[in-house]
Amino acid sequence: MARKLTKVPGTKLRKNLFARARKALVGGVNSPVRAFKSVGGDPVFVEAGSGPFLRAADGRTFVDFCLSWGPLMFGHARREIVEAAKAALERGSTFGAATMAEVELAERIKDAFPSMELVRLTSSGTEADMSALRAARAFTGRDLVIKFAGCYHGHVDSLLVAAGSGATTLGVPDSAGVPKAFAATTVVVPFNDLPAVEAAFKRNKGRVAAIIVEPIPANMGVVFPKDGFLQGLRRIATREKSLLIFDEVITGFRVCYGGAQTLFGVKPDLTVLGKIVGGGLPLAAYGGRKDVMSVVAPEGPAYQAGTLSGNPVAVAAGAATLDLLRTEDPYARMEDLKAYFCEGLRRAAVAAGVPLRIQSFGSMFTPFFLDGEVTDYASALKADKAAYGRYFHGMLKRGVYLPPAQWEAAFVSYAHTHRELDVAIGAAAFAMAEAAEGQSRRLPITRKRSKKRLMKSR
Ligand code: HOZ
Repeated sequence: MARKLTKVPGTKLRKNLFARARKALVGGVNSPVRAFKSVGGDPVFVEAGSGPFLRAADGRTFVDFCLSWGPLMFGHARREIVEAAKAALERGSTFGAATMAEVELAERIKDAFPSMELVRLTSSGTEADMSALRAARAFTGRDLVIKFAGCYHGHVDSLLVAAGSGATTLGVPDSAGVPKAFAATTVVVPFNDLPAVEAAFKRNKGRVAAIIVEPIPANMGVVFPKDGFLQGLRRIATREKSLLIFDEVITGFRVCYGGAQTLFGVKPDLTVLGKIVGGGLPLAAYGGRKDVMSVVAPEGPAYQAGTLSGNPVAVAAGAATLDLLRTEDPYARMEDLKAYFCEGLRRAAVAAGVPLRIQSFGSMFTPFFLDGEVTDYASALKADKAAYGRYFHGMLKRGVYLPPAQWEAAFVSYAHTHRELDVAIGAAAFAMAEAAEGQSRRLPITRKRSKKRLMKSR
């Protein structure tokens, strides 16, 4: 695929694609956020990807910062990953039987995440989250789970309560169709609020099976855990004989090879992985303490299964990705690229006079259209979704594809170079000005204020 930006064609073809899609698929899509409902306009129908680029079915080419929501550390269609998947497919697409390749992938996971003494592979992050909760409930004999408002753990019934990601984007953080009795097993507390966690345990003494948390939330946009927060969760969970579950579907292998738990030095009882561990194919994992995981069938009575669990093609792509992460160690370069791009975005926002707070960790980042810090769901929700929509479309029409939603993380990959970042920064100069248009809170920026804002948003 030619690595150059092409001209934007007319909208007629795009409209036709969406109209046709809506006749066959609910909302025209297979996952709600990609329908562009919160940013408006018609979704992009993708035909192919190469490195940092996406090619749409209507002929447009984009620099991609959505990157399939996180799995693509090396960009699209990295040769070694494609070849590993192809070779596995030649040997057979699925066996529904044990393979040594899945054992080898589990061994790689255990090496990276020493807290995961035993591992189970699944096909999606949702499935892994759901199964981790079941294991926690089976092990503790308790029903309740503490989750944090704005964190997202897949579309598990009981966890679609104050859920971030698409559920927030579409205004359904408490999804319809979840039986009240299921929702009642979830106790929601604000992120970064240890006293609220303590109070939740006090109210529900001896009934909480687990605390589940994204250690660095990315599904309400990127939010940092305050100093001592994750350590505090560990302390409370241990004291209360509850389990601590880290949902590292986004942060695992992303913020460093061993995930957020390695960076923060906090050992969860169970960990959920997804996205990168499958190299862009449908694969996820959960695992943790041997005594806890031993409740899972066939070792124990907590049932969980799947014909495609440990699928050989996905396992091959995952293993190739983890091997590349080991040999190429892309983390420092990706963080530099992210910093360069975010600095460009910040300057564009300052020049346009649009309030912007960029929060980032490693190679993931979220530009929140607001003044001030985002520390939890309540502060994330203050972001100006309409301004994000204008920024999104300003970038899209200039050849840059972003997550089509304010409350998500964007990513850079190892395949991005300064050349693509400069193209995107050039687009941002216009897109930020368009975001500022119609913003009631638009403020005149003096030199002094701009500098202060730049420092503040670091
Ligand atoms: N759950 C994904 C974002 N965190 C969105 C998946 C999709 O719409 O493809």
